Amino acid sequence: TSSSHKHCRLIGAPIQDGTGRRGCEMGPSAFRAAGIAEALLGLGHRVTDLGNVAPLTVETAVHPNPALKHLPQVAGWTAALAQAAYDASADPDGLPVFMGGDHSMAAGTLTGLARRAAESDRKLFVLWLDAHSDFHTLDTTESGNLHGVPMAYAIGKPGFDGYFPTPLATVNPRNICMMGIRSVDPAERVMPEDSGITVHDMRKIDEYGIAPLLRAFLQRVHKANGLLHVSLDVDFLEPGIAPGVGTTVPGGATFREAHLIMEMLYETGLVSSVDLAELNPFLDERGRTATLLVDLLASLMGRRVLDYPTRSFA
Ligand code: EXY
Ligand code: MN
Ligand code: MN
Ligand code: MN
Repeated sequence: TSSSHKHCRLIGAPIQDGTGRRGCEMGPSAFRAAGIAEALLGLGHRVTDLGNVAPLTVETAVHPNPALKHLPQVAGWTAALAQAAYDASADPDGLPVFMGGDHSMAAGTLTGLARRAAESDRKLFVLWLDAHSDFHTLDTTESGNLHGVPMAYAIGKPGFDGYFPTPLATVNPRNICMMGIRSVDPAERVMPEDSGITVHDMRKIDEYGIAPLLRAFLQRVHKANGLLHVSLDVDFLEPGIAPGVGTTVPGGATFREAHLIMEMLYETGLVSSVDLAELNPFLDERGRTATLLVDLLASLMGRRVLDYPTRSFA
């Protein structure tokens, strides 16, 4: 095996308390059924399935926002996933793959990875692929669905103290790039840019194309010798190709754009960890969204178009 081969550690994060609908709990099982381990093994990687993380029980104060749903449960998952992400990222030649689970999982994975990066004297960069910015605080969310807050938590925005676990490290917003954004609530608007996050919404992607925008960010990661975490929310994708998600938004990334991102990421060799978030197998059609996510991960890990298996869901 060459140095481009990684030790992939699969970690299930069957959390659904961050969404308004049930089903994400089955996400890790669907990734396994879709052959996630076999796809990585077939590319020459080493694979260890570490099983599923279990939530911790944490004490949380009662929050004045009455809309908040499952706050203590999501706080417990955040604590457990921060520890799991820290533990699973100890091996510099490894690649943890966190199989969600709704996107509130990223509150844990991002802060756990940030702690690891800080201890390793590396900068953590995050590529956030999502229709949403997930930049609400506990005070601003109106839906009360906590998959709408992980980005604000991970950069250390105030308002989480006493409700979520105090993060042992946070992500520098200047090292975050969001792509695919096309659904932002008024209370979340302009705040990501104000914090220093790079936001390439769909408008910008349509004008310039995915490749130059992504290349500029990857050059920054490369120059900084950074670690790169990719957080892929299923709703980043066009609903027609990825129906298995509870928060579809029209105008998403196409099959070709999504694969191009993954292939460019592979070619840089910079990716150090991955979230696969928001897959809802209860809403999927014959496993096609789970299968697409596994194919995208395979592209990220070195599958080339000429080796691509023919699949049809017609
Ligand atoms: N901004 C909306 C809300 O706060 O309810 C939708 C959030 C959806 C979050 C999904 C996971 O990306
Ligand atoms: Mn999201
Ligand atoms: Mn989303
Ligand atoms: Mn909202």
